[in-house]
Amino acid sequence: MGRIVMKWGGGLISDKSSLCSAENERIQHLADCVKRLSEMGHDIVIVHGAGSFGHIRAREYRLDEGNINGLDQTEGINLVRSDMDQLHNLVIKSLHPLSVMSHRPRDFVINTGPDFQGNIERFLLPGIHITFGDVVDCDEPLDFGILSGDDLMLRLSTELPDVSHAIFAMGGTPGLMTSADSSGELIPLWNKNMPFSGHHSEDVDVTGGIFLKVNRADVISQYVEHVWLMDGEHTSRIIEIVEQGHTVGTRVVTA
Ligand code: IP8
Repeated sequence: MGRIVMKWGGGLISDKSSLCSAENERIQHLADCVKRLSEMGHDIVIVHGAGSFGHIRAREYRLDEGNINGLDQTEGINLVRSDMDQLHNLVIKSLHPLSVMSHRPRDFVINTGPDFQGNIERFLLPGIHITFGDVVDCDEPLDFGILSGDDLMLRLSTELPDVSHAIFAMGGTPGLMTSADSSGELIPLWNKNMPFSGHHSEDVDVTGGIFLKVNRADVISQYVEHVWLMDGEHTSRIIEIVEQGHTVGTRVVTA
C-alpha cells in the first residue's frame, strides 16, 4: 500500500474571511475519509493550511517579510502560532480515535520555501502523520518567516519513499479551470505547458495561493504517479482517486 500525502487547504477547512473560524463539518468529513484510507492499509501524511487562523494576522504583523527593523512583531508571532495550534488541535481531534504523530514545523524546521532545512525522517514511522503551514525560525537577517504547507507537500511527497498519491484538497473549486467565470470548464488533465485560470488574493494570502500550489504539484508529478488538485468538499472523490485512479478533479502530469 502506497503512502498518501494530502493537503487540506486552509480555504477548505476555515472561512478565510473571518478570523479563526473553522469549517468543522468539512474537517470531520476529511477526517472520516482518512480513517477509511487508513483502514485500507495506507500510511498517510496530512499537511493542513492556515486559512483564517494564519494569513490574516501574519499579514497584519508582516510576518512573511521577516524581522522588520523598528516593528515589534513578537506578539504577532505568538498569536499566529497559538492560532495555528488551535486549528491543528481541531484537526487532531477530528481524527480520534486514530493515533496520530503531530509535527509542528516550528519544532524541526529552519527557513522557508522549498529548500527549508529540517529532517523529515520523523515522518517515516508507519501510521498517520500531521503537519501544517507555520511561523518558523529563519537565519539572520530574516529571523523568522512563513513556511507554506505547499512547500511541506513538495518535500514530503518527493523525499519520503513509496508515495503513490499527492492530493491537494481545495475549497471552492472542482480543480483547475479554463476560466474564472461561469464559462470556465474543469481541466481534467493538466501539465505545466497548459494555461489555466487562477486568482491569488495577495491582500489576504501571505503565501502563494493557487499559483504556488500548482507549481509544487507540477514538481511533485515528476516523482509521484497520482498528483491531484480537487474539491475537498467531496471527500468521496479522494477515495475514488485511490481506489479507481480517476475522479472529478485535475490530475497533474509531467509535461
Ligand atoms: O496556508 C501558511 O500556510 P499555507 C501558514 O499552507 C501561515 O500556505 C501561518 C500563514
